Amino acid sequence: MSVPANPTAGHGGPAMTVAPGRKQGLLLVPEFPFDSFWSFRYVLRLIGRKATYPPLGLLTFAGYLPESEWDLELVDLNVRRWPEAALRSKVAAADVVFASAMSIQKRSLVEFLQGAARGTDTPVVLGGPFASSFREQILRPESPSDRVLHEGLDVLVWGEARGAIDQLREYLAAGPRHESGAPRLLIPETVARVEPGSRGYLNDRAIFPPLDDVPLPRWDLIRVSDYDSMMVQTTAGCPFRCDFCDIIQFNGGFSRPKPPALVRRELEAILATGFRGGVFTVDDNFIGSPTATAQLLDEMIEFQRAHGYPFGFLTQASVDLGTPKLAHLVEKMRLAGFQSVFLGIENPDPEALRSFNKKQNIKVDLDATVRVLQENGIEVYGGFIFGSDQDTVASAERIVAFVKRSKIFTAMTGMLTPIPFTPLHERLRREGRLRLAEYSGNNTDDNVQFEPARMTAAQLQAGSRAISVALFTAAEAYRRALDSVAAVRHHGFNSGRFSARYVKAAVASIWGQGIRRHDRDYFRLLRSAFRLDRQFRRRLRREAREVARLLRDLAVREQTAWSVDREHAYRLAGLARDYLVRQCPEVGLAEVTSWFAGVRARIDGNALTVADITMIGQNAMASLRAQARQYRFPGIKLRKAFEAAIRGWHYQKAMAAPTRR
Ligand code: B12
Ligand code: SF4
Repeated sequence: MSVPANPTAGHGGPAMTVAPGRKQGLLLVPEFPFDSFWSFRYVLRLIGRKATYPPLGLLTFAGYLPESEWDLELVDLNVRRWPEAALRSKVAAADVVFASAMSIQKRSLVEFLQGAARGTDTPVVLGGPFASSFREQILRPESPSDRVLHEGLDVLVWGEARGAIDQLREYLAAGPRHESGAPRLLIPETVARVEPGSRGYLNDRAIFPPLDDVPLPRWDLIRVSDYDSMMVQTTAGCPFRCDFCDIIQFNGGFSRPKPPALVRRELEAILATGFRGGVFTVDDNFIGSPTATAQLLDEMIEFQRAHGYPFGFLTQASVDLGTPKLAHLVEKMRLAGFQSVFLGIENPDPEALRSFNKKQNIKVDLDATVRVLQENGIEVYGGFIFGSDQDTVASAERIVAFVKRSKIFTAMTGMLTPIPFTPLHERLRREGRLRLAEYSGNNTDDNVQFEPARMTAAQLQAGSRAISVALFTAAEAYRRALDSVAAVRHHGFNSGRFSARYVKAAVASIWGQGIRRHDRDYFRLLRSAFRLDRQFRRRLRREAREVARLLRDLAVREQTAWSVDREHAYRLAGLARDYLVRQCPEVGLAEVTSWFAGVRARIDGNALTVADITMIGQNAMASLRAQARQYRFPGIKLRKAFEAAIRGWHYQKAMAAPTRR
């Protein structure tokens, strides 16, 4: 599949043109609630976007439908809310609706089935994590909303599209119409047979096949400029066994990497849409297979170098990323332009972690892990869970203290939520501790869904609210934003571009967050970031002058050895290597890597040659100067401060949702 030259085609504008004999498919993305941590709905207008992320799962599924047979139109209700009648005529005109949802989109899906889809005879097929994990509720409904799903949906697809596509094609070939009986479930027999909570099939390679032939997502079905970031999947599955996790349940208990060449093609396809900016590597655990990740990162580095670093990557990884064993991956992530990584830290208390079976987090020093990444220029986002069987009211304070001292700004905190088919859910069910609250999957929603062990439900709810207040009021958010901006040592592997959209967002932020609210904390954040830029710029320029002097001395006195100590020599060699990677794409990555390894060995053996010294010195100087330019007004710290302030505005509002109720 190739990406068409016009990336704006087919974005839910005029109804699709019907060619005779072809099938019409309507791809539906239900709406995310306003008050959700990741929706960024409060600030999207400010940054000139309609939604945060495109529906990668649905676009990937679309890639399995032959273009020679199908006309597809995508309706993303996060981008545009359609009047019911207009949406109904789209549904009625289609042969089938393909919907994709997480549990958090359930309400919107229910509204769609009760509204626009009602009275049409178009069948509705649901895939994505909601269908996988909540299939039982839909097949045997107990609540009114589940009954709507039961009657409104025709097919539920468990897991990845690839496993179900043949059966789905067969079903669609017969020209089905909507029926209000129980939906049919497409699921591998083994998975359907096992006891809920069992994980016996997680390593079954027939159920979780390699990702070698996943089609490219159909980017032509969206208008790329509606979205803030793009997404790419490089692996699926995870080797760990956290008790609350449903991901491994439907994506497998081991890491399945895509071949690097396929990932490269996906990145090229995103680039061809004209998009530049943040790309979310949406893996369940980016480092689930470290050997494969290293190879993949080499490909990503080469891609970035070849195109002048068009993308800034964000991903999700397990906390072992910060251990010395995986330092080489952090180094490669830096060179590939990773800007941030989401870590499932969950809880600083080892006993709580043990109760989640999150053993990997107990083995590492969590504070040190966060620090290692920050020092390598990668901002850490953290996920935190309150409500383990070990937690008491005091645990809420410990979570807050950890977030503050580790300088994590994007802290997604929430209550423990048991998801069906997970060992956690089964244990709580056996112990009679499940409550009948609807699972929304939204961390800003504070319905208590189980009886906690060492607190009352009311205390759990109060503790959760206390965490939000302690971290997300305006003053706290801005203070933590500054801590984070100061802690993350900028690595310089970015495009260095500064778009007009960015300037507009900054102006709107100054007006809306600062001037209109007379918010001193907001201005303190910007002022301090401005000063940090100045300090860094001066420091880097001074260092560049020193290197120039060292080189001059060497030339003038015709010395054959350099008067710098070993640590300093390592630093300069590192700077030189960074410059070659970032600014000299004509020199192959393998060549740079082997030069750097040789130089390090010669530093260790005290055997640097004059050629080495000259090469190191000149490139280190250029590197320092290039870095210093990034701190020129509006410098990188100020830009990061604006970004954090804008994100913080959304968090303040979204995280305060329960207290507004
Ligand atoms: C990346 C990611 C995010 C990103 C981007 C989300 C987005 N807009 O797409 C961010 C960080 C924003 C995010 C946020 C949230 N997320 Co999230 N996220 C993921 C993650 C890690 C990967 C999703 C992904 O894109 N995978 C890659 C694509 C290619 O795979 P896929 O979507 O599964 O699609 C395949 C199949 O499902 C299937 N398929 C998908 N759709 C369809 C449709 C049809 C018709 C068919 C036949 C097949 C089909 O075919 C596809 C190709 O094989 C998943 C974990 C996971 N593996 O699902 C969690 C996950 C989906 N997220 C989850 C949650 C809870 C959330 C939040 C609610 C967290 C929160 N508390 O705020 C928010 C909600 C988002 C919002 N806007 O408010 C849960 C959902 C639980 C559930 N069972 O419903 C998951 C499963 C993780 C978890 N267990 O905690 N998330
Ligand atoms: S590390 Fe993350 S993806 Fe892996 S099992 Fe634990 S929660 Fe699931």
